[in-house]
Amino acid sequence: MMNPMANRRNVKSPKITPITEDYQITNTVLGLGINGKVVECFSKATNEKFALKVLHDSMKARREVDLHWRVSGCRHIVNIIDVYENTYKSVKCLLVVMECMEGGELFQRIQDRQDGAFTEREAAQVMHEICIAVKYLHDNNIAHRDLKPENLLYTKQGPQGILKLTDFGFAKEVHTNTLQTPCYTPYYVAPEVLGPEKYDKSCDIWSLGVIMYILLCGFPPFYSNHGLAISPGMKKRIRMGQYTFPDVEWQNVSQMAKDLIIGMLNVDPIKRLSIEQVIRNTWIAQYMAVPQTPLHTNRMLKEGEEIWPEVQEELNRSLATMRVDYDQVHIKDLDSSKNSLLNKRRKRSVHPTES
Ligand code: I85
Repeated sequence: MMNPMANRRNVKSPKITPITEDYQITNTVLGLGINGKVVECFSKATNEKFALKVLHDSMKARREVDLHWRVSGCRHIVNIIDVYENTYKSVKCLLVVMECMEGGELFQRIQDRQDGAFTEREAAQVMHEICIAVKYLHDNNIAHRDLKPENLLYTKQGPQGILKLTDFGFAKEVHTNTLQTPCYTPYYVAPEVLGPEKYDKSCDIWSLGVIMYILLCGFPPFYSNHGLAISPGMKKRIRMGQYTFPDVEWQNVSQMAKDLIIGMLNVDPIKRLSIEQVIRNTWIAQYMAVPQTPLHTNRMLKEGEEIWPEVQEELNRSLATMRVDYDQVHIKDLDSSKNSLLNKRRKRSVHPTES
């Protein structure tokens, strides 16, 4: 029998020395995540600035750090420099030192632009960069499940800045290689072990579709009319895939871009495009050939500036709903007669020698 852990990459462990030996921690808050706050800190050795995320130690925090650490080598994912496990005021904490992203959030940067309109080609380039991060994750069997504008940050201001993805607080390991792992006979693998994988990854593609839509026009495809908390109308529109490409903002946008969005915002997670298909799409793969059509994006982002926090809240709520819904999809799958593996198991279980 092969060692089931033989395939697993080494899981790095946090340092247990006090972080204050190596870093000067400041009170400057860079951001507030749901799981912890992010503050500025400085390396005592080099005086270089870093971002420090403070998490209460828990299984959830450990998973976040482990998954982020594994993919931190990607050019378009925020790098982890160091992780410490320290007790602070008798509370066990995980302290994650990351490169400091000084360029701010993606859409803030587009909104702040002074030099003319954001173009379709630039939108394609941004999408290409985000897709590299998502492909890296999906190739490593990780679904991010919280892809949203606030988690897309630039390394620095100006044209040299690199766009990177952060926050692995909802990331999930998806086990695609169960069938290839030689120590299990596929006939005996429970369907729930195989089932959820597809849906978790497709959650990221839906988010990519929403981000691409906003990049091309400056407002989201789904939003409630009043900015009220959870709108039943919006929920229904998301579930039914009811969105439009309003003429004023979309008439000059290429059909290729619209078709790609339609493929990513398919309500059926099984029919939705995979990251492979998205990254191979001509509009993304050959983004340098995309027309430099001026868009309404920066103007619309500026006009909607004061409701942007509400827009973000709504995206958060729909992501939360989707994470829960897709867990139910895989539970429903156990009942589904389309589940061929389960059918085999059912047939086998009526066989006298099997029971
Ligand atoms: N640098 N979601 C929104 C930030 N460097 N930020 C958030 N989860 C995280 C904050 C709340 C993302 O895991 C977050 C996480 C990590 C960071 C992070 C990582 C590295 C930064 C929650 C900045 C920054 C630094 C200097 C200047 C500026 C921003 O946020 C700005 F340009 F905005 F002025």
